[in-house]
Amino acid sequence: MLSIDLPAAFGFMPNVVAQLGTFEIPQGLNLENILVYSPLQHDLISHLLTLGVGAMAVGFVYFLTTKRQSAPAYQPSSVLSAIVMVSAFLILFRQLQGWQSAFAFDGEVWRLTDSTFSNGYRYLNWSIDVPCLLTQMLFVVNVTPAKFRKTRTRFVASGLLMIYTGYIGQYFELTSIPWFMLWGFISTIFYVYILYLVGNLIFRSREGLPRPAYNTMGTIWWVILISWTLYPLAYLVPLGWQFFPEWGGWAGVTRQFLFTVADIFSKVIYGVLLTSAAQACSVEAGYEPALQAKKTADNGQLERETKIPSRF
Ligand code: RET
Repeated sequence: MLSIDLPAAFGFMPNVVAQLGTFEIPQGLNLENILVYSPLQHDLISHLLTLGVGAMAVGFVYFLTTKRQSAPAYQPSSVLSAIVMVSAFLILFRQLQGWQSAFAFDGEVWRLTDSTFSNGYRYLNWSIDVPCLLTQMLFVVNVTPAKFRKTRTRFVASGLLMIYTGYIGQYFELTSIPWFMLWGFISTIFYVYILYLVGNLIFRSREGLPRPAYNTMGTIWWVILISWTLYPLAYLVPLGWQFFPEWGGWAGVTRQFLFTVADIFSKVIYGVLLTSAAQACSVEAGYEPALQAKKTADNGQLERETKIPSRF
């Protein structure tokens, strides 16, 4: 067990420190629980989690309403996005409730009550989302059925291994830096392998896609690369905090900010981009609902450009 001298850690907030004192950190506690938050910091985290919940709800409506604009071969991608939205909505709603019940306001700051806040729910939730997100891409790019099955198996296996090793690691974030880093490192090996698979898939299998879809797949690569990398950064926040304890409640805000931005980009924006690539492929294939949707969008564009209302 690692014992942290809270008076030293909170040197900049003496009144808070006086009440917390020094204590032994129990195994498995997340950093968020040992910090105290100003009303601003506590609100920011509540608002970020609420933003995440809202984004998933909006995404759910979007993926269901646009599903039929893609040819049937691409529709599983929208279904998988909708599944991700439901599961992410539920977990983020749970995180929000957990956040609100774990802390109480004492007139000056928010401090831990007799319950705790855990990021662990997120990791287990990724067991559903990561396999779905990776698999849905396979429905949009050009792959043979054999390559589809082979890549899906690799995606699911390496995705789960990345998540579960990270899940174990985050239990050590306050109590053992060596174990925390070791599990984080093992998880990163699987992460790099996933990026290699995704890069290979995108850059080898986008040949033959219509131009707009080809370009969108390139954007998708960057969205994945950047947004997925925010998760390991969020994992490392407790390490940064041990070096800069003055960070205080802002460390908690930073972590939830990273998670929220990562969630919105890796799930919602990614899904919207894949839908647009699927629609471009459906237009090229002459699929009537896709042609209709494109016509409507083009008319809207024309109308905005000329300011002359068109009749549909
Ligand atoms: C962990 C542990 C530390 C090392 C690495 C990690 C990577 C996590 C990733 C998560 C992606 C999650 C997604 C969820 C969508 O719902 C596990 C934090 C590399 C990349 C995309």
